Amino acid sequence: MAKNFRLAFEQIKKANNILLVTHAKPDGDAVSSICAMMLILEQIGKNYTAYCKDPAPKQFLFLPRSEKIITNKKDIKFSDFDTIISLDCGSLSRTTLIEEIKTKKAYQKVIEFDHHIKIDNFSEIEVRDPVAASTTEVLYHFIKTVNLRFNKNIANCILTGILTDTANFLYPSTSENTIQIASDMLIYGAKFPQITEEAYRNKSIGAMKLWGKAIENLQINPKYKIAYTILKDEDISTCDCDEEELEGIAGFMGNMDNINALLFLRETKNGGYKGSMRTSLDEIDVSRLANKLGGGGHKKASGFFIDVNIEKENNRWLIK
Ligand SMILES: [Mn+2]
Repeated sequence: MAKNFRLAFEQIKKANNILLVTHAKPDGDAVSSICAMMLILEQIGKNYTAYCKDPAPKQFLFLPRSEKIITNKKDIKFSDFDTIISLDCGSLSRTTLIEEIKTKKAYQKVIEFDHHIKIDNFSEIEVRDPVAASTTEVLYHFIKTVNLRFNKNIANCILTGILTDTANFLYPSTSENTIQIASDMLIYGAKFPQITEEAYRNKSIGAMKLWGKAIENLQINPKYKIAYTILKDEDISTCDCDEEELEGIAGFMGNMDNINALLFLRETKNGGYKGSMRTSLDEIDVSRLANKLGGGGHKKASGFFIDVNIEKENNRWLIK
């Protein structure tokens, strides 16, 4: 790992113009890691542009530099960049720069910082630690290894990534290392109460009612002891809330006792379902099912998309 940190830093120091990218529909760790990297590049005086297909959810706009994220691909000229840094993406497709990266020129190098399980190979320098609780945890070790400096802004980003990707230290991905890093970030001035206030206490009454609907629809498959629930598009569109406010439902329901795993399916506006899976058991790896369905993620938390119709008949959900 230390070797890859140094290789990544060598490439960054050589770079003249850097493109940062994080995954579409960015979560807390995605926004935090791209913001932390912007701050790192400013520290060493590098030109950069930060791109994400979708804007940062409003609860993460308190993060320093989040306002600099560009969401229109037309505003960037890929050939201008000699170095591309992918953060928290998990796979090439999640960068949303598939064609650009596949057809990149010899002078263009991709560096990947990630904590997802490896799916495909698209970078020259891969800084991947699937044991890390967040991509910002990986960045913490990067900063230490290459002797960069922490400051209050970087500390806020690193702590936000950790808190959001572990649901405030709830998920088993939280290691003693994670807590040590979080504590370190507080010493550097990260604002723990502000982060939890901004990132969590932001649900509208519409969102709470929708969460209620998801809980009401819960069923258990007795054979596999998998709890599952479904939200139809009409449930989501008739409740007065942002799609972002759906984040966290799967994690919350995953707290159920006596189940092997939880599956949360929600219909998207254009049809098909987005599936999120959670487990708290060590012997279960939900990413294996997600990978089979073309998705990805971690052993404890993963997701996928399936293009099917699901209807309720006689109190049972059937795939049509
Ligand atoms: Mn992450």
